[in-house]
Amino acid sequence: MQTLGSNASSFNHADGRKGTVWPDAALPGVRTNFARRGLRVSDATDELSHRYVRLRHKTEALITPLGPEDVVVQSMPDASPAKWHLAHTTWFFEAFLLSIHSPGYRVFDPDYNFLFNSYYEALGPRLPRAQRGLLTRPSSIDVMAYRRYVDGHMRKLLQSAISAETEDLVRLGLAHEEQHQELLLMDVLHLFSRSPTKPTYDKEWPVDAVGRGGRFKGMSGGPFELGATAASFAFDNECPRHTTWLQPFEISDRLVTNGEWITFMAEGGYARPELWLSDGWTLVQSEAWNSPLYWVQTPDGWSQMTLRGLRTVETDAPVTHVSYYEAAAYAHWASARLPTEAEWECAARAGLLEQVEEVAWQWTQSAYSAYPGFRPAENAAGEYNGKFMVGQVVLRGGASVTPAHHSRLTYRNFYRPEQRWMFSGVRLARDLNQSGESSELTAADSDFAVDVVAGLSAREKTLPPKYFYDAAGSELFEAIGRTPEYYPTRVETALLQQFASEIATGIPEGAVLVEFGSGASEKTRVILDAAPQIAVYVPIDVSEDALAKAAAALSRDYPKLPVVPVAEDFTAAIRLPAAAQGRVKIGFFPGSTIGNFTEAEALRFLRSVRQLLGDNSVLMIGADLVKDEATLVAAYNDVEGITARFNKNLLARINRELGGDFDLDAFDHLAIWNAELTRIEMHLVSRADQIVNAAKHTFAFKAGERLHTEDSHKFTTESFADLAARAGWSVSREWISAAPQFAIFSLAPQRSDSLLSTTRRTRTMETKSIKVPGPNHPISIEPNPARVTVRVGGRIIADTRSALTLREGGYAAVQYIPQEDVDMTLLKRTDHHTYCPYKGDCAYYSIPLGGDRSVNAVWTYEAPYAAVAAIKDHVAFYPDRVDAIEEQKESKKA
Ligand code: SAH
Ligand code: AVI
Repeated sequence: MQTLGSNASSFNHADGRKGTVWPDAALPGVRTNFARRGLRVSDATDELSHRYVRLRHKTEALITPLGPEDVVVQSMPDASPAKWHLAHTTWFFEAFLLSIHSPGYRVFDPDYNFLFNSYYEALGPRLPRAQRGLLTRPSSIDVMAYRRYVDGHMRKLLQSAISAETEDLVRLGLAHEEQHQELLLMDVLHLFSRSPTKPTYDKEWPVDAVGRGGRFKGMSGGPFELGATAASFAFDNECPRHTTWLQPFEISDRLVTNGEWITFMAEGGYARPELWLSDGWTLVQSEAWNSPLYWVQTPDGWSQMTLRGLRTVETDAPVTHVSYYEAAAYAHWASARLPTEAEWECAARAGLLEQVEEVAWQWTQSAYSAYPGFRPAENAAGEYNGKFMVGQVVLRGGASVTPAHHSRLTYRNFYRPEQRWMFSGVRLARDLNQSGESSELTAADSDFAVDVVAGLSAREKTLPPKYFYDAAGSELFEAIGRTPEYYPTRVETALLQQFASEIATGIPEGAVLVEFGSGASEKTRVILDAAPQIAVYVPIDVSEDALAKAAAALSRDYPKLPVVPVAEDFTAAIRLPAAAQGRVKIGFFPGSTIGNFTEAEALRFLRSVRQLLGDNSVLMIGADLVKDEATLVAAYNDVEGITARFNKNLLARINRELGGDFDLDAFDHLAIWNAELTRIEMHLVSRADQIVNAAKHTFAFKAGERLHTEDSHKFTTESFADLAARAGWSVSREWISAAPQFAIFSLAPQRSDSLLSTTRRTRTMETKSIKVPGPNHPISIEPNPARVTVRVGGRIIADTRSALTLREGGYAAVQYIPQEDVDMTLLKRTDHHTYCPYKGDCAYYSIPLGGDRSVNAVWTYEAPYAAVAAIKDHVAFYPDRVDAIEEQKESKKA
C-alpha cells in the first residue's frame, strides 16, 4: 500500500545518490486532486497500474520548483514548455490507449489532438513544434484537469482484463513519459540558462561525481550479438538482436573530463579546422562555439549552468553538453575516435565500462539506422522511432537526468550531430592491432616495448635515443662519423691525438680505463697507445653487437690488455667487474654523448659516475660546443642521407623487434637547431595521417606530427663547468679544438670539504660580469593592468592583478607574477641555475602537475640587479611549458 504523496522521484546520479523531488504539489496554484484527497492506490492490483500512478506523479513532482511563467515559455524550437510536456504525455495515453482500447471513451477536449500531438502523421495535423510556447491556453489548471481525467480512465482500463497488445502500449506510454521527464529537465535547464539571473532549479540537485580520467581497455574482435531480445521491454529500434562483427578495439573505461576538455580548448581545439568534420567546422564559425554549451567564462575561470544554477566547472567531472561534432573533434585531437555503438554495447556487457548511465549519454560514431530485420509496428506507434532513422547519431548509456531504470545496455538514444542541450558526453575508443592482443604489456615484454608504447602514446611522441644502437644503428653511427658534415668524430679524434701525451700524464700506472658508450672503441685506441700504463679496459655499452666487435678487435690489437666488456645501460646502477677493483679509475666518455641527456639526466649520470669511480679518479668527457647554426645543422643533415637512415633505423628496429608496421618512407628526417635550449633536435615527421601498429598497440600519427628522437645539447666551457660542478666534479684541464670547436674536459672529483666548494663558488661569482641595461640592450618593467592567470594540468596555479611586464631587447614580453599570487606549493625547486649579466642569478622550479613538459618551467631572480629590482619575489613561466598564460583585461564596473 502506498500513499501517492510520499512517492519520491529518482534519477541517475554519478555518486550513486538519487535526486529526490517530493510530489506534494503539481503546477503552482493548481490543485492536485490525488494529493489533496490523499487517495490511496491500495485497490490498484497489478504492477502496471502501480507503475502508472507512480510515474505520472513523478512527472508532476518535477515541476514543483517551477513558477507559473516558467512552465509556459519555449526557449528554442527543440525545447518544449513544461506545460506542453504535461499535456503531451497525457495525450499519448488518450490517443494510443483510451481512444482505441477503452470502449465508450470520450476525449477530454477535441482540440487537444491538434495541440498536443507531437509528430504522429497518422493521428492528424498538429501545432508546429516551434509554436508550443504560444500556448497560454489551455491554462495550467486545464492541463492538470486533463491529466486527472485521463488518469481516472487509465486506472479503470488497467483494472480491467487487458490484452497483451494493450499492455505493450501501456509500457510504451510509461517509457514515453520517462523520456519526457528527462526532456522536461533538459528544457528547463535550457530555459534557465537563457535567463540573465541564471535561476536555480533545485539547489540540492546532485553534482556529477569527480574522479580519475579514463584508461583504455582492450577487447578482441569477432562476432557479437547486438541488440535487445524479446525477454523484457525494449523500444523497437533496439531490435532485432543480430550478429555483427567487431574488429579488435580498446575503449576508455571513463568519460572525458572537463579538465581534459580545457586542455583541448587551450590547445586550439575550437580553432583548428583540421580537427573538425566539415559541417562541424561551419557551425563552430557560424555559432562562434568556443566551449561546451552552458559554459561561461567568469573572472574566476569557467563556470557552467546546471540545475543547481551557475557553478564552477569541476575539472575532474565528465564534460557534458557537447555536440557530436565537438566529440568527434576532441577524439581526433586525442588521437582516438568515438566507439561504434556495437563496441560500446559489447564493452558495457563485458563490464569494462564505468560511468555507463549516471552522468551523460555518450556519443558513438554510429549513424542512427535500422538494425537488419527491423520492422516498425503497423499501428500509429510505428512512427515512434523508425521514421527518424536518418541524419542522426546514436548515443548510448544514460544521463544524470534520465529516470532510474529507464535506460539499458541496448538502449539507442539519438540526436542530430549539432544538438547539445541534452546531457551528452564523450567516451573514447581506439583501434587495436589486428592480432587483437590485450594492449596491457606484461613483465615478459622488453624495456624497449615498454618505452616504445609509453613514448608513442604521449601527447608529444618521443623515444629514448639509446634505442638507436642495435647492430645496424651502431654501424650507421660509424658511417655518420665518416661523413664530411659530421665534424665531432673527426675533430675529437684529432684533439685526442694532438694532446694524447698530455692526457696520458694524468693516468697512473695500473689504472683501469672505464669507457661509457664505447661503441667501436676507436677513440680509445688513441688513449691506449699514449698510455700503456693502463692495465685493464672496461667498455660499457648497450649495443651488444658493437661491444662484442670492439672487444674482439681490441683484444686482437692489444693482446696484453685485459678487455672486460659490460653490456649495460650506463644510466642504470652499474657494478664494475672484479678486474677493476683496487685500481685507480679513469673514466672516459667521448663523442659528446653527454649531450644526448637532458640536464637532469646528465646531473644524475655525473653523480653516479662520481660514486662509481671514487675519490682518486679522473673523468675525461668529450663535449661539442655551441657554434654557428649552419655548421651544426649540416652535421645532422649530411647530403648522403646517412643521418636520416640512422634516425629511421629506430622505426626499422621497432618493426624488427616489436612487430611494428612502420612505413619508413612515410616519415621524413628532420634535424633543427633549437637556439633557446642550445640543442640540435632530431625528429621523424609523419608525411600523412597514418595508423601504425607496434608492440601490441596502435598509434595514430597526424600529417606533420613529429616523433622526437634525439637531442644533442651543445655546451660552452662555462655551462659545462657549471654542470660538472653541480654533480661533484671540477674541471682541472680543458682542451678545445679550432673551429668547428669541440672540447675535452678532464674532471677531478670535488673534495667534499666545504672550503673547496665555497672557493669554487666564490670564484664563479667573481668571474661573472655585470651589465647595465642601456640603448643597446633596453629593459623596461611596467605594471600590467590585466588580470594574468597561468594554467597547468587544467589547474590555475597563478592568478594576479599585479603582474609586471618585462620587455627586454627583441625578446617576447615576460609576465613576472608576485609569488604571493602563485600557488608555490605546486612548484618544485630544481638545481637548475642560469645567469644573466643584466638581471643576475636565476633559479628554477618545475611544476610536477605538468609532467615532463613543465620541467624548469618557472624561474625567479632572487637577488636581481638594481636595474630590475622590481622583479624580486616574482616568478615567470615559460609559455610552452604550461597550458596557458592568459591575460584578461578587466572591464570597468559601471
Ligand atoms: N664513444 C663512441 C660512440 C658514440 S655513439 C664515439 O665517441 O664515437 C654513442 C654510444 O653510446 C653508442 O655506442 C650507444 O650504443 C651508446 N649508448 C647510448 N646510450 C647508452 C646507454 N644509455 N647505456 C649504454 N650505452 C649507451
Ligand atoms: C652519440 N651522439 C652524441 C650523436 C650526436 O651527435 O648526438 C648521435 C648522432 N645523432 C645524429 N648524428 C649523430
